[in-house]
Amino acid sequence: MRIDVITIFPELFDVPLRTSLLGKAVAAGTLEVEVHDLREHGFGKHRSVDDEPYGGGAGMVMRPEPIFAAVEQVAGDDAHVVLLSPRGRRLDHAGVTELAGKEHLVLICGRYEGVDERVSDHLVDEEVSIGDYVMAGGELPALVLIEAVSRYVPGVLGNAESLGAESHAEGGLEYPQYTRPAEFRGWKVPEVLLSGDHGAVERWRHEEAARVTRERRPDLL
Ligand code: JFH
Repeated sequence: MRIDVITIFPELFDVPLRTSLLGKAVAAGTLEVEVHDLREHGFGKHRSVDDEPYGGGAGMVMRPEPIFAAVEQVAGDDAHVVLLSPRGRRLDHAGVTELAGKEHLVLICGRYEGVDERVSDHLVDEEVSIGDYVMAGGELPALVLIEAVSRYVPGVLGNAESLGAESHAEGGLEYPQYTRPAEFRGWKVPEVLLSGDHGAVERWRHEEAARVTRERRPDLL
């Protein structure tokens, strides 16, 4: 998969895209991510990309021309163009796997009070939100999207972290996990997990997953 990111803060992507699983996938070329500085299409000495809102109001709005120019430079007809926005479709597991099926994503990251509506109307295929709270811009939401989506791109996860192990938990919450030591400050790991009885372990995990889901997220059942 190829992902192009349009932003006035390309440096925000440096560390996340060089670290851990994402860093390995980008280094290996399994995931091609290119981050583009929107100011290369900005106006004047200060490469300005924003202006005052028509009709008045506090804050600034991003002008359409730099965003159209940046997207048209990287997007062919095959690209799926996404605007990160608090008004977008809220990202969930189904949305993540749907985006993971795209060959080419272009992610537009706004700042200030958002972007000129003509971007959403005439350039963007869909707006995506990472949740019902307001971030300072689209960059961290874009990183959330990239990290979530990349896990479903073939070849990104190693065997140890393969998604097969997740599939039975899909739709509900996960069962509790433990590692060494078997006893910590008097708190013991459930006996069944030390028993070596794989059938009993599977049944316990299934029941615990159902219990946790019922207690914390009954809306998922
Ligand atoms: C972004 C920002 C909108 C307008 C009343 C509440 C909000 C400030 C670009 C995504 C998610 C974002 C996100 C994505 C892109 C941008 C900041 C937006 C408003 C009116 C103010 C700029 C925020 N899921 N959360 N946040 N901002 N107000």
